Amino acid sequence: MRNSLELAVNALKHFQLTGILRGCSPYGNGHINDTFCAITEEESGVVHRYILQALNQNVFKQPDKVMENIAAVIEHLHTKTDDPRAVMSLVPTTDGQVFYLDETGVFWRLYDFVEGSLCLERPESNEDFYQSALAFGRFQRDLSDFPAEKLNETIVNFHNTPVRYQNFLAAVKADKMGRAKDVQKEIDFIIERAAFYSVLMDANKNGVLPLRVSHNDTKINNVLLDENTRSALCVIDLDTIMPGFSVTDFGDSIRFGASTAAEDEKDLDKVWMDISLFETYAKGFLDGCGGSLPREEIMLLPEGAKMMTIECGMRFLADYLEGDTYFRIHYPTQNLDRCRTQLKLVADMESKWEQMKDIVAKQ
Ligand code: ADP
Ligand code: GN1
Ligand code: MG
Repeated sequence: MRNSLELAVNALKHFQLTGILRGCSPYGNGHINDTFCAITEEESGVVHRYILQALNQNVFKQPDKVMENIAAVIEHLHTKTDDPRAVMSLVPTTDGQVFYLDETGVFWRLYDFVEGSLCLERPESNEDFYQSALAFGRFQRDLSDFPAEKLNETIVNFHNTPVRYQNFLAAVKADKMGRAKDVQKEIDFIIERAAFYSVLMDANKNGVLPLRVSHNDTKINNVLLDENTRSALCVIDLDTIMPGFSVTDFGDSIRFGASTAAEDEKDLDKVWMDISLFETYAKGFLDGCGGSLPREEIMLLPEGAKMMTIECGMRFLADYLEGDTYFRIHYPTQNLDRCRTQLKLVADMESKWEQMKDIVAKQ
């Protein structure tokens, strides 16, 4: 946690809370922001919960632009549903802003806690995964009439894999921590696949893969399910909403949710891509999109899955080589472990490539 509880409690004083603050504690498993859950109580005894977050300014260099994107997207999404739990709601500051900048330079924002919801690190059934796919597909559908050019590109080249690859090569060359000698196998694996990295950017240049409003961080833990019905409720973690590709939104979900193990599993024998989860997600995502994706775009879904997985692998390894300055770690080799699971998943996808292609062809 980069920002203390004391700073969080101070920040809360500057938002329009309902009731008296009763508690605030660290919350969730995100790799990037600092998240807290705050509880208030009205005189009548009614309790409210909130999600308070300090934006990671190492990652988001222009937090005000991030908040501009989020506020605009949330406003748009609220016009598509009457259900207050289906879209996050920002709580304004006492002077009506969408964020509070504290004396130490930290940007804070506050959301209503979506009550009665479930946030999963892994799908517990194919149906859970189907529901998360539906949520991200609907998100794509509901933003299809949002003017993408209005969005700020808050992290430039976020899912531009050729650029990520160049950054990775630079990290290998610099070898700041002297760690490269111990991870040569992983470095070679990434270099051997260099020809693949421009596939999606090329498809975009050739007019096959249009830029759309995309979420860009579609892990299952960025969706809330209804606690009772376990049906799709709400997409969260809107920081990386930018113009991007449908297939990378699809792919990031596969990389994380269709894996049979945790992102940092050490025993690689436990890690592979579950093809039935791949099929389930493809169906849910396309059901959610509501027929809006052309066939030639759908046919690139497997490339999206492999691209997001290898890209994440190189990002984790680059961060390990650079001394773990980007992704939050809980033990020294966690980013290396994370990288290894991604590379194992890529190898497994390659062995299942024809099946993946057949599955999307029949959707
Ligand atoms: P990070 O970018 O660090 O992943 P998230 O925005 O995903 O941060 O939030 C971290 C966790 O907080 C989520 O995984 C989820 O459990 C919880 N969370 C976030 N927003 C809400 C919300 N509005 N209601 C309920 N839980 C939430
Ligand atoms: C980060 O914020 P979080 O934990 O949902 C990262 C994603 C990575 C992911 C790997 C802004 O997501 O790009 O895919 O970790 N977010 C950012 O788990 O870099
Ligand atoms: Mg998250």
